[in-house]
Amino acid sequence: MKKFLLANLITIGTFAFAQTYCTPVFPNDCSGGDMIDSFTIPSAGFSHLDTGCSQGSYGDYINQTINLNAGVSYAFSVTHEYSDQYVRIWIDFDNNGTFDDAAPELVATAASIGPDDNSVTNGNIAIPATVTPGTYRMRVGDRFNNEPEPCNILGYGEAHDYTVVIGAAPSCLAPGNLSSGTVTSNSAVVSWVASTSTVGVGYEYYYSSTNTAPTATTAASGSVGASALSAPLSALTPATDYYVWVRSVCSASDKSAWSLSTSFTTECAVIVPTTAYINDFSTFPGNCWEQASGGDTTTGSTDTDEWWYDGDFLNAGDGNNSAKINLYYNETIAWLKTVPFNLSAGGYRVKFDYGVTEYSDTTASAMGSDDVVQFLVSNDGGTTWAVLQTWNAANAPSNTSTTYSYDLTTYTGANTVFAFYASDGTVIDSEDYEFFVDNFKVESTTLATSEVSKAKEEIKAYPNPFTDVLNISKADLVKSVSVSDVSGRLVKTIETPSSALHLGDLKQGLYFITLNMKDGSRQMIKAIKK
Ligand SMILES: [Ca+2]
Ligand SMILES: [Ca+2]
Ligand SMILES: [Ca+2]
Ligand SMILES: [Ca+2]
Repeated sequence: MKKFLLANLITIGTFAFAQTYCTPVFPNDCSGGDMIDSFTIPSAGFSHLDTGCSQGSYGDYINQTINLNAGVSYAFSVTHEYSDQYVRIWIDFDNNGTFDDAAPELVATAASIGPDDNSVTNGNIAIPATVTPGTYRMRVGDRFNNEPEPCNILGYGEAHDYTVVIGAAPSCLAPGNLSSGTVTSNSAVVSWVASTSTVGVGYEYYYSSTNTAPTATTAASGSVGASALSAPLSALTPATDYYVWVRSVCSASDKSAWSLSTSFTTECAVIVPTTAYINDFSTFPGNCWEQASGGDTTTGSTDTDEWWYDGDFLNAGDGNNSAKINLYYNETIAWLKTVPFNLSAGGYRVKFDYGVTEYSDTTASAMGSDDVVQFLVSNDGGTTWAVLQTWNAANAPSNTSTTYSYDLTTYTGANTVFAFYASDGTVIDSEDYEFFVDNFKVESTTLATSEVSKAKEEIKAYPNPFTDVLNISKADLVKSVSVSDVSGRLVKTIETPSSALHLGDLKQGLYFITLNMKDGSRQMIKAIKK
């Protein structure tokens, strides 16, 4: 949608209706999506859905009544069909026909989040406890890129007017100013400011990983006594968003409405690699892995741009996903950080496969003159870093898979994080290449024995090159075979194969034979059809 401004000055007149309120004007109107579409106040049971763009950008809905109470705060939501909206809500508490653009008549200010097709403004309407119960006019204003005014005259947007009936303050008011802190991977503490009512029994709290407010009949998750202004939450799920509400229990028969919510996200769980931890990047970047940018190995990362991406390891076209970074642009400083590990039991090592190819190709590439990729470790959760390995122009990886292995004898931190740091330096080099990482593992060094026995089960394929039949050893260990061409296209799948794979119908060329083993592992063989 094209935005433009009209320079016309709109003159506002007083209308000869029963009310004397100004009619807000949005000269660029709301037909492009700068509208109040649905307006809801769930805890007041008010819902005005799918109103679209009003004629003249003003919706006179004073025949609709919203019932609110003095001393209560209400969460509201407005949906739009264009981004960057600003919403303000006023109530003419002194019934003088004018909305003051300041408290107490300005009861809500909020801005939208989300893209055009999912643009929503979430905010809170606070009704002061001092408001005299009665019937008042409410105005909801919405404007693109600027805060609307009660008697708006410029821009894109829409306003709705409603009738609001304010009831007396309840005898038991909710606590205020909820906040959360001390967040770990499985716990948090929620705090609040005491209710202004006399709280005889205590407070109840409710938490959920879904942002749906509880109702009066929703069972509380827990409770604390009247003198407590915080509650510990435990047994939470790592790396999860939580929403919390609290209400006052003034007496056994008198509970407040639920408060406005607070939210937090639990930390990622620290992994104890008792059984080997592996990230094969089949999901990128992997659960609780993080990207970052900027800075260096002394300062740590300084920004949150994401330069690493995923694709076939060494661009082999075999569907084996990996993490990779393209070093070509001299501003690139990219971090890929692992999930945190607790290595305090000792006896671990870290391993991964790596390699370098030309950008979007399988051929080898040099690294630029001042380019560097480093493998880092932090024993304080990612605050300070030590370099374990450096690759650069003098030490560039090949375009075949190489396995890196480092014995973590001296690293036994309870919050150890690893990172891949890639920098293109300041020199603009002609090299345009990708650095790949796959099969990142943290494992006990005592697994070595079983690995050796596993290695004995390596499948051999012969003859290679082959003409019609490719024979595989130990076919009884293989569940299925998939054959891909060099472009990564799957050309054949063989379930429960015998030792002779009949591939006479393939054209000449290089193929990737993936053996899906019955134990869940995979082996890959390159074979050439003559
Ligand atoms: Ca509307
Ligand atoms: Ca007023
Ligand atoms: Ca992989
Ligand atoms: Ca460079």
